[in-house]
Amino acid sequence: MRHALTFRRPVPGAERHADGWTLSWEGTAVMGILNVTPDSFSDGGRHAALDAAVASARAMREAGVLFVDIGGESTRPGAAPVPAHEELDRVLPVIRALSGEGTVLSVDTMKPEVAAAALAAGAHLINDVTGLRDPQMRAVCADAGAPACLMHMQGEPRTMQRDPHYADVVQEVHGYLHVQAREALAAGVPDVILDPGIGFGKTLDHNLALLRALPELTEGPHPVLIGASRKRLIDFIADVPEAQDRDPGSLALHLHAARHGAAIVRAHAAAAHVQALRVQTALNAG
Ligand code: HH2
Repeated sequence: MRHALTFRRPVPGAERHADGWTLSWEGTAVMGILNVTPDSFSDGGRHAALDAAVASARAMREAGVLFVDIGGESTRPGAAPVPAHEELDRVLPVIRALSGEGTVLSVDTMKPEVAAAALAAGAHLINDVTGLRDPQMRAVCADAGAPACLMHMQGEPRTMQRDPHYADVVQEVHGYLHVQAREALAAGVPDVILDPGIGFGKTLDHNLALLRALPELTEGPHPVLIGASRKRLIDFIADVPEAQDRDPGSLALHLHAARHGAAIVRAHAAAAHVQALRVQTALNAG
């Protein structure tokens, strides 16, 4: 299955047409996760951390990822907010170092001022875990001609896992995404990706229901992203307490997502995902 995303600014690998640039790809693309959060700055200083982040993004590109998602603020359950200037200090040097190298750069942020500066520095796409709820975020993306990934989250990161509840999780999440997509497009955002937000204000049952209902979401006109990489649901299912040990479970969830039409999977173990998806594609081609 072919997927496409429209931009109103030049993007590596995209085709130019009268209304802008369209990036298209066959099957499920990988979005590699590049976190530039404090731990990565704690030893070796900022220079070493920047070099390591840039090297990691280059390795992901060589492995075959289509997008690299740069994040300067953790959105894990219980995470404390980071001021905009600190987030910018973390992400801007990485964007500047990578822009022009041929990777599509996504920036994971909830703040309009961070999104605006990131796009001005050469990022191409905004990944907003609050689904462009903030009208200023919609205006920033529209002005820069950048599409956005709209994610569903119940509550906010600090408290979202306390007591998530829904009357009908699938209907509520899909309904929310369609409303946010309409609002974003009406505000002039060139295109959107939809993401049900695995682990964001959801119990294991909610996450599984959303993953099982993927065929409904992927039937619609917008590309769908799934981000299950190293998340707690894998611990609940398979008893894997340490996040860094959860890549096999992440792959299983993402291969399921790919089989059911996900256009993008967001992953830490980016090269392993590219490899597994290529094998699955070869099997399906027969
Ligand atoms: N999950 C995280 C962050 N950003 N963006 C999208 N679109 N979908 C997701 O599922 C998603 C996301 C997870 O939180 P974080 O604390 O940033 O951890 P990591 O980036 O290491 O996954």
